[in-house]
Amino acid sequence: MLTRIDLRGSQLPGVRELSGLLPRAGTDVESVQAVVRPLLEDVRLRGAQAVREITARLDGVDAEDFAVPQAALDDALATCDPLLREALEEAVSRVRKVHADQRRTDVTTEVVPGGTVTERWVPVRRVGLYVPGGLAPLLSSVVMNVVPAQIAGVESIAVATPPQRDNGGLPDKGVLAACALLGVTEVYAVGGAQAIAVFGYGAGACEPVDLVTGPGNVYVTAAKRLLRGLIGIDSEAGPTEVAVLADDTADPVHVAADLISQAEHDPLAGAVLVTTSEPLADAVLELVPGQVAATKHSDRIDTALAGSQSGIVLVDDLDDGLAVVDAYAAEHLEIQTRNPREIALRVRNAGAIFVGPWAPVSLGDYAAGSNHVLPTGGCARHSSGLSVQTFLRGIHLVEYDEQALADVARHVDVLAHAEDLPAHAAAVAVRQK
Ligand code: HSO
Ligand code: ZN
Repeated sequence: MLTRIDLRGSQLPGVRELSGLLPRAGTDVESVQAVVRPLLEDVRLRGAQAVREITARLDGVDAEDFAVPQAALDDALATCDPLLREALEEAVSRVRKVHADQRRTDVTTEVVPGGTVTERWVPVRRVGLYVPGGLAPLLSSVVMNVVPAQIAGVESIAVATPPQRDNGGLPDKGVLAACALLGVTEVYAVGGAQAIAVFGYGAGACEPVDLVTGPGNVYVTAAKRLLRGLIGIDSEAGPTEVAVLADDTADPVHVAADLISQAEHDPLAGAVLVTTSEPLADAVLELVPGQVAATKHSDRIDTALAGSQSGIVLVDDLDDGLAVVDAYAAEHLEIQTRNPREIALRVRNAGAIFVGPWAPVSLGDYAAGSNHVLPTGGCARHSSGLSVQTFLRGIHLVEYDEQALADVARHVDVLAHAEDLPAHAAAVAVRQK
């Protein structure tokens, strides 16, 4: 249960050593590629028939067609618990508000008189959104993927999500209701790596997509990695993780509950407390077993908290704490300290930061308005979470008139010759009278 790592008393090690000391699961995407590669090939060569056979074998569902009929989508929404519908609508409206503000406008820069560069933001035409089934049907992930795509102006959106044996081979009803609520009409009851293959190559009624987004297990990630290039991908999602940076003002009951909440996702999920306060660490350690025992998925939570990817790190002060959380680069980071906003603004690496006692990570999972598809496994050092930007490409429009070209011609000439590319120079020279 939550190993202790004591970094107090001496100077904090450098980033490289520090990263090695911190708890984190390594998911081995490479090792499943041998299983995933032939499966992708099978879907590429045999299309819908391969999908049918793979789904029968892996999900225990044999359906002639993996396209979810519109009637099933309509029915899922019509029979959706009104409280769930209301909650979904509230989540959608908050996520829409935040993501609408991410829209970029095209910008034209006048470089010189007669010479401009315009950056045009153009949506990807067709995207495939993967919604995992697995341990929990993440209907909130439908919202987090679909809303930014719609705001970006993506014209064609398809969702793939695993079929459920106990729902007549259809995907989870909540997932279908969320799709229907958002006006998504193209949904496929196919999961895992085979879903990514369907998106990449097209199969049955599903045309190939340009970009795939959404989290998934290690097989989904391996498929995304193998098909990257043929299709764009958002990022490679690893197991979810939370780090909490806390001082002696943090409430141990809150801290324990938040660590447990992300551990609930997966036996491989990571939960890390970084604290300046030994009494807080002790209190959390004391509270966790009782809180875990009282919750439904205590088995997987126990495994996650006992795993080498979770732990409590003790530091001398918040400066060291900040260095530790930056080295860890958490998918979710909570700041439970005095002046939490001040501390949060000093963080360099995190997928999303939850500031102060009233913004638990599970608020962000559902209904803060922020996106919950975030970089895991330290990728927050270089990447950000899903956003409207994920679905746009910036295309430069270069417009120069004759005089503006003439004015810069000699510089192009010199640069081209410096690279020993005289034909580049000539393409400008032939235009000079
Ligand atoms: N914490 C997950 C998202 C999620 N939680 C969905 C509940 N449902 C990754 O950010
Ligand atoms: Zn969550």
